[in-house]
Amino acid sequence: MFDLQSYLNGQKELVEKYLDESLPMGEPAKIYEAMRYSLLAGGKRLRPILCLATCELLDGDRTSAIPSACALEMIHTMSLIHDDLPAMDNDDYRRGKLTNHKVYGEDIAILAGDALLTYAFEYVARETKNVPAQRVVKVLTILTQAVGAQGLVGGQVMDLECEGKIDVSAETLSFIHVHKTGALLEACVTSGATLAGAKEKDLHRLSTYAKNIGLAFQIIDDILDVTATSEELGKTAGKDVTAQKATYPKLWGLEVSQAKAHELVESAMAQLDIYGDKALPLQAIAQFIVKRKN
Ligand code: GRG
Repeated sequence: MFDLQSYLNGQKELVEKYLDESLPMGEPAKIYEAMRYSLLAGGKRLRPILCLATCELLDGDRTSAIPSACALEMIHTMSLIHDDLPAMDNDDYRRGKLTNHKVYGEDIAILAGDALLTYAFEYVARETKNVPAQRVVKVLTILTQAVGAQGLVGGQVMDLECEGKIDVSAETLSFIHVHKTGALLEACVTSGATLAGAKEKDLHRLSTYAKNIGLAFQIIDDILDVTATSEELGKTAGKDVTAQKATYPKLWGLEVSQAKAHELVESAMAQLDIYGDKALPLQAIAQFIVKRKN
């Protein structure tokens, strides 16, 4: 039987090693320290694991996906650094440690985010080996689209605009999360698939899988903000209520939100039945998303 926990632990350990090697210290030491502080601060490493697992599902060469897997974690980490800044969510803790600006100051935290973002693209362009250049360009397009106004930035802006509003519609909430959380998770899957030379049909199936787990991930995130402790989350719990944010539990209640997350994961898993046992890692990751405690 497929053992999800040992699979995730093993993959996480490998990803930690790839990340450590991806960003050696340099000069000025302060910026490299700040970048490495957040990049190597832990976390579930779900995004790189998704990228590698998708590449392997389609029989791609795992090593060709390692630079993209690292880049996805660099982008995710930079978005967390900027999200935690006083001008955004103003948080003191992330991944159980002080936030980047609390340790290095706001100026360096902004620059560490900028440097991680730009380095992510450099790393993919420079280090991706043994795949046609066209695939690398496609991956860079996928990553840049997931980050900009069509992706993370767009979702974050809409989120900021809705803060404190009591009548946020289900459509607006969906827009926020499709862009803020879903776009990068989908990019993990489509970049891994692209590096493996995915056909249109595979890409379509895998994008649908990713969209479903992306939404399920956010619903669970909203639920955990209400039900988990700050210790469990490694960041301040209950922030959504304090900041008067629109969330799924607020819109649907906790029970319906749980049920919807489970439904989304079931249909994500069903998308991959066609791949047989090879899909077990991606199907198990989908299940982990609803079971997770942080
Ligand atoms: C991308 C240029 C650029 C700027 C950033 C601040 C911002 C724009 C966007 C916010 C993006 C954001 C923080 C989305 C939330 C996504 C989310 C649910 C994060 C938590 O992910 P986990 O649970 O965290 O995978 P770990 O720590 O496990 O990696």
